Amino acid sequence: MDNCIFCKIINKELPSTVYYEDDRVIAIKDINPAAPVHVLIIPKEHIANVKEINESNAQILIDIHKAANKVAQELGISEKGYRIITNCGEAAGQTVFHLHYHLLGGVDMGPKIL
Ligand code: IU
Repeated sequence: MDNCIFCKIINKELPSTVYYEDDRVIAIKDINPAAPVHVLIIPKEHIANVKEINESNAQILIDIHKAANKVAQELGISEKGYRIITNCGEAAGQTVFHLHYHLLGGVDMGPKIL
C-alpha cells in the first residue's frame, strides 16, 4: 500500500534489520526498542490491524506466531519467556496502521498489562 512505512520496509524501499523472512511474514528489529529484545513480526499482506482479521486471512495469525516462536528461539529468549502483543487502534497506542506483533523479551516483565 502506498505511504505505508511497513510496506516500504517489506518491499526493501526502506532499510531494516531482518531476523526472519518468508513469503508471508517478516520479522524486524524495532527502531525504538522497549526491551532488550524487541522485534516486530509483520505480515507481508497489508492488513491495518486485528480488526481486519476474518475467515479468509486468519491463517496469517498462525504464521505470525510461528515466526515469533522461531525468532524467540534464535534470539535466546524462548527458555526464559517473552511477550507478544499487538495494538489495535489509536487508544491502544497503535501508531503504524499495518498489522504487527511486538515480540518483547530479555528482561523480567512481570504480570503487568500496561
Ligand atoms: P505501534 O504498536 O503501532 O505503536 O508500534 C509501532 C512500532 O513500530 C513502534 O515500536 C516503533 O518503534 C516501530 N517502528 C519501527 O521499528 N520502524 C519504523 O520505521 C517506525 C516504527 I515509523
